[in-house]
Amino acid sequence: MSDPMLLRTSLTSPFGRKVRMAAIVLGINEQVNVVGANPLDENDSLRQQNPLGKMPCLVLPNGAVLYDSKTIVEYLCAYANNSDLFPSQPFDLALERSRVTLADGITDAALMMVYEGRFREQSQKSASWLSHQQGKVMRGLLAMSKNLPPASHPLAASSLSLATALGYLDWRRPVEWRSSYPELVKWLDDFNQHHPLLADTLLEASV
Ligand SMILES: N[C@@H](CCC(=O)N[C@@H](CS)C(=O)NCC(=O)O)C(=O)O
Repeated sequence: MSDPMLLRTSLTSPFGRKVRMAAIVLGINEQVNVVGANPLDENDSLRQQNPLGKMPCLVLPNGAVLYDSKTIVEYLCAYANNSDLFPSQPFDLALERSRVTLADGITDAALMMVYEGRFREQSQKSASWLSHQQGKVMRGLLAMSKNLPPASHPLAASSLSLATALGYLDWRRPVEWRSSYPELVKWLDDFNQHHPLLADTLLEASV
């Protein structure tokens, strides 16, 4: 049995969760060992592994380090010899990558809103910055709701990204999205019902 890959991430990281879900879907969960990371700790080796100090990053047995989450998911698909999550035809592949970028961008903007609350003093908080980020979240959700990826089998890479974004919005609540996007509420219910193991990755984060 080959050495495991090390996934540097906290259990609370949404992008780390996306990669953990991908490893489960691809059937290689046992070969990906999660090793906790703290981007705020200057002594954490995360900053040597990814100079940007962001998680997740994937440390391979040969010492190579991969980031960000998009690159890691694509690498894991190739590693698992799985062609379900990304189409092979170049145009379809580019479209799917764009959908992943859109859904991940919702999570990115939601993170910016959460960080604003976490890292800035009350007097420094910017309502216009928050509203700028909120616009990205809401427009992203609207676009995804009009072009939903599969919620059951076989999943697409953008399904994992959308489940990540919605799970993060539900958990940290930077915006209220459920009343505006009933199609997405239903989509997330279907996803969680069909993939209880993937849904559980969110529960791990909240304990
Ligand atoms: N585009 C990156 C985003 C990664 C990211 O923003 N990770 C957050 C945690 S979920 C982080 O490490 N934040 C700490 C920082 O930005 O310093 C990806 O897809 O992996």
